[in-house]
Amino acid sequence: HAAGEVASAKPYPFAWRVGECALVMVDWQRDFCDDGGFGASLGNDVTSLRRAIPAASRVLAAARKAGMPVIHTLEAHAPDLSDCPPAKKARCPAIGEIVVGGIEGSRVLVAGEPGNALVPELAAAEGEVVIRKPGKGAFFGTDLHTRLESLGVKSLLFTGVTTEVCVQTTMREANDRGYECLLVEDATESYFPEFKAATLAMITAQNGIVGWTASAADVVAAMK
Ligand code: C5J
Repeated sequence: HAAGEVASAKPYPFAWRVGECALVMVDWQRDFCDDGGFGASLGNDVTSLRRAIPAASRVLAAARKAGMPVIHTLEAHAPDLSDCPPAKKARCPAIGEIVVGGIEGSRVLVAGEPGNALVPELAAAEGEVVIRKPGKGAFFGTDLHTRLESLGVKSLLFTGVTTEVCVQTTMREANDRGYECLLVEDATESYFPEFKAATLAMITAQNGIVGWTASAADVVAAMK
């Protein structure tokens, strides 16, 4: 019995079964969305990411109403950076540091710091899982796959930032573990519009080599 079907999804309709679909909210953390965070420290304009928050919020509300499991992820390192490979730190020197003009004196991409909190609009509700991940993908170094398996989840809906980095990496990891994945087009953003466009195109190319995409409005309608 198909509980949800998004007929308008690209490259062809996407459907999931009752109780077998979860929503994954990828890295909606202040580090990426607020001035002074990791994203800003790399010279990016964070206002582009905030554009996707309203659509992500509508998808989140609909998933909660439908009783769908919701999983939030955070790119978050241990305070001693023991889970941050030196190669990552070398290319992103701000990690673990307190940057000038940063978020409330917080250390960049470190668990428990103010900048590592979810943006208030998309905060986790009581009982929702928040996965801290040391990498770009949410399956590497986490118990996400085990959690999804224990819930009987086979299909995943995604919102999050940034489209071509943590969202796409997580979708590819999910694919390799057998999940069917749909990315909500207007509930994801990148600092680089051309990278977002290219990611949406490459996900759905070749008969959905990575998965499906669809608008928030159509996904929300399918959750009712
Ligand atoms: C990045 C992410 N862009 N969450 N992280 O470094 O996409």
